[in-house]
Amino acid sequence: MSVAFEIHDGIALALVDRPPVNAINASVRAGLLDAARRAGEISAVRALVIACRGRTFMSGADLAELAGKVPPPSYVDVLTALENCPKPVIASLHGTALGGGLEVAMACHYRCATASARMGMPEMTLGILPGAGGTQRLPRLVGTLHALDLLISGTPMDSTRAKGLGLIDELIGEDPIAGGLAHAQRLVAAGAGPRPTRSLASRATPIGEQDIAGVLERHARALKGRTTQRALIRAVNAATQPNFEAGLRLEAELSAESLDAPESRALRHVFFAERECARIPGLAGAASPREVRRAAVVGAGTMGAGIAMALADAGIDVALIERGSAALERGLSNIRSNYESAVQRGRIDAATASGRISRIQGFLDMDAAGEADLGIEAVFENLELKCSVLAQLDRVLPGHAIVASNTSSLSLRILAEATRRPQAVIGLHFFSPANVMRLLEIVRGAHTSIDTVVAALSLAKTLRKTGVVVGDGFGFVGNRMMLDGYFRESELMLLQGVPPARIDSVMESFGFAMGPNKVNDMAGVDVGTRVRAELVRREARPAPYHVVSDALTSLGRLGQKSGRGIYRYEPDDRTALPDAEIEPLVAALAAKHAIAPREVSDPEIERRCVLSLVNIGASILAEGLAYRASDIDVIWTSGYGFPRWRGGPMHYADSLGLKEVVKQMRELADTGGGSYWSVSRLLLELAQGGRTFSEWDRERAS
Ligand code: T1G
Repeated sequence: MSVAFEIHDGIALALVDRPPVNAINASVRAGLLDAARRAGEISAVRALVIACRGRTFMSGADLAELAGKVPPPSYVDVLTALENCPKPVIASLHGTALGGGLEVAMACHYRCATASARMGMPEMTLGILPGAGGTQRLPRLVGTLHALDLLISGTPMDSTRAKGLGLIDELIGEDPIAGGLAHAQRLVAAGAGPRPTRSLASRATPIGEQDIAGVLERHARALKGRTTQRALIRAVNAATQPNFEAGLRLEAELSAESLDAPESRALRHVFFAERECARIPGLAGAASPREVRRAAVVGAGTMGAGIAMALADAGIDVALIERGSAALERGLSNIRSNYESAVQRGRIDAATASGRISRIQGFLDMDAAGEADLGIEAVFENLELKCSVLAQLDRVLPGHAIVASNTSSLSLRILAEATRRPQAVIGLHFFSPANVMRLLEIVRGAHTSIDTVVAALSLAKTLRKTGVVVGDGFGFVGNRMMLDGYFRESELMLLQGVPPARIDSVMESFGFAMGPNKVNDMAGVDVGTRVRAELVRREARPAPYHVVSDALTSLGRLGQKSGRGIYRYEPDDRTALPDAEIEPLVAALAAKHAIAPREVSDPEIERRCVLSLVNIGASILAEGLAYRASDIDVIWTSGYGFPRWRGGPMHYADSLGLKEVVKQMRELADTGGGSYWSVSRLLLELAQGGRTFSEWDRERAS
């Protein structure tokens, strides 16, 4: 049973205990319903407190239960019973009170919270409408505009702000049970009675179109391509009407619709995929990872400096090592200015910034790595150079330390063999900016031990990054799909006469924050050229292979940083402007590679870019270079800008139906991509068997 019922000096306590996050399922609902009934019936009971054991108050509905038909008792029945209880009902919040958990609290008559508690309605991030009265009660407690903003953003707030908004009545110490019981005693002593939220209509006043537009504008970036917000606005508007029941009914209807929508299925897929990717076969028996307290980063360029910041942000001391004092000073001043601008933008306060800066010490001597638990090289992408740096690190690092490479293209096996501890060598492929991007591709080489993989996964968690373990192949997973698929097709279409702006606008309408040509210019066209140069040394690729980008690099058109790439840029302005010189340049390359112009429709652009990802993703799975199709979805949604609300390329393919995907791929066979469009064996197999990538994942997990 997930809810215990106790009585302490006349105060009833409903104690929820369903680890790890007290997610609400039928058993929790039944326990709460029973508690409300008993508290009402037992005369000795003066009030009822709802609190939770473990690290957090209820963190929402059990998402696994929401995937099917939600069994009784319903949320509405349970929350109505709490709200109609003849004795005061108090919710005592701690940890993360989210979604359905906060809705339970809002159906209570009073709310107190620990100072460290955080609370919010994250349903929007899952493409769901709250379904337990949240859209009707929150406006009554904090006002319509604040409620709409909290519901649209889905961002949790701390308890001080919640008290300021009127959502929380009282802040208590850090013990939610004792604090809740004491607060209840105080209320009873003060003669406080039930205070149904549904009757607090005063604060749920109607808001105008302008206010609503203001909220949508504030969250425009997160709302790109989304639709759930439309239904949410309808539900919140209903809360401004006197008929509470009617509002509840509309919410229930819209919430049920949202649960069925592809947008929510995709977002929930990504939620669980991000948690699943930490599960690696063969983990059982692995040693528990040693905590990384001190790290050495070799190379203070853009990546090295960003990695040093990511480590310092997580409380790890960093020795940043460079060969020359000018390069070292440049790296340290970049770090200082990044932190200063974070303070100016209100992301962190000055004290935090100076604490983090002081964690990063610069050195010109590799011996500074002598006490590190982890050594990471982030030097120029060159095999010989990286091998020599790893060999030096290996010589000075303590025996227990992990040796890592930030390579995005080179063979981990070869890099590991440059050291005397190949089993402790692993790829930690950060994405630029390394202190911001959430994805960490963890590259497992042929020699890498499971203990080292476990340590890397634990480090990813410490750095608050999503660590995905991949195999040591050409471009690992993300880059291989980008270079052999998405960007290669984009370049081929340029050579076939499609303007870059059209390709970018189609892919931005598909949901990418930025189209492939703008991304190439932002990342630096030369960076791609350098990485590919190393990659094709490892494994050849048939021409034309990114000939446009390589030509741009040779012409010094490096993208935003040089004012010209595929597009041109005005000084200090990142707006991509068409450049008349590009068309003749690309046409000349097309002639050189005998590529004929071609009429390409927008749907074809989208299909070639997206389905090329799916096809290569399927090959990667068949080759065992990724554990799950859902891992590939995590890589693309958290590292390459694939829209989360489409679930990632593999989930997106499942939503289209793999038979249809194969059919569309076959139709693309004559678009010039040649053998790249021969359908991957695994994809064909699944399509012919009427199966999906997620079924394939489940079968392998069982
Ligand atoms: N349902 C089921 N499982 C959940 C869960 C949930 N809501 N939340 C977490 N888990 C599992 C998770 O999969 C993982 O499992 C373990 O708990 C630890 O999670 C009716 C419709 C609470 C901030 O969106 O944001 O209420 O991998 O690794 O980093 O209107 O989990 O160990 O097997 O993430 O400390 C709204 C979702 C639901 C909150 C903790 N609630 N959860 O973070 O641990 S919709 C949410 C989180 C709803 C109502 C509607 C985070 C967390 P495993 P974790 P964490």
